[in-house]
Amino acid sequence: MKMTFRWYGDSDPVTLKNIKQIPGMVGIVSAIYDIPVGEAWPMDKIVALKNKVEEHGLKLSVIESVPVHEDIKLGQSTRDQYIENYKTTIRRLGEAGIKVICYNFMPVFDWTRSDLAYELPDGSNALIFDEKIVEKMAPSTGELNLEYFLKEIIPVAAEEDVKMAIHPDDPPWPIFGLSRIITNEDNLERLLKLVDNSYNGLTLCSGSLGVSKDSDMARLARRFGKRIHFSHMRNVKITGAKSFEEAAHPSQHGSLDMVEILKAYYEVGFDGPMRPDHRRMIWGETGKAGYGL
Ligand SMILES: [Mn+2]
Repeated sequence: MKMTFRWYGDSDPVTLKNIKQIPGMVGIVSAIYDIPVGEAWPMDKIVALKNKVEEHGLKLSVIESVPVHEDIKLGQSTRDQYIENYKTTIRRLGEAGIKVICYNFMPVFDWTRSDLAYELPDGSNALIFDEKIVEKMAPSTGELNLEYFLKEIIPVAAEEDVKMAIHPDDPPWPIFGLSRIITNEDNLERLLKLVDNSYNGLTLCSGSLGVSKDSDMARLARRFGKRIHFSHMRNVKITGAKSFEEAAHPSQHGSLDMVEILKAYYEVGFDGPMRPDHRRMIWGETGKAGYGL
């Protein structure tokens, strides 16, 4: 297991210099944040990010995330161009030597209305709720859209030796009426079978799946072993059926047996990157929410 840390780029109050001082830290998890979703990432920006990280004696271990355009998630007819751009980004990251990409397939968080700027006959815009659009985000359709996407991109990822690691939906239950498709052990199993290729893998996040009492994180780590390409370690304190607090990492502070989870990773020989997920802020620190030191 390689210890990594999320860094949000130059605007992150936690600097690469800070991160380098954490004992055992070898890698950085980052992304390029100023490219519109759906566009291919330019090679010069990828190389600049990588060089900056390496100048600090760290490795750019994981890109989290290369976002998936909404048209791909919704299966719109315009998706193919965005998928082509995604493939280009995979190829460029592979060429630059970055071998793990984390992504998710959650429909945008704040879609409480299906169209935020629908044009009315008089030319004005209004929020509308169209169940035909919401249906496109139903689990069955969502899974078909994910399958279409994976069938296109996984062969490219395999060719470039870039491991794709999907992050589970967070939290793992429907939110504001939007369905979720990656929420439990059965979903993960189905996802891996959609394209049964080792490059189609997981970001196993104890903080997302672990808030559901049905998810035994150590069991999931043992079960999916070689298909786990990236690990998020977070402890949570379950306070109700669908309520939780993010807790400090040691087991005694939350509901998860963190030692048992780490043991499971060790047993399956996991040697990929792991990062603490949603750090707390202490001593009056003012970092990015969830990403203090
Ligand atoms: Mn996570």
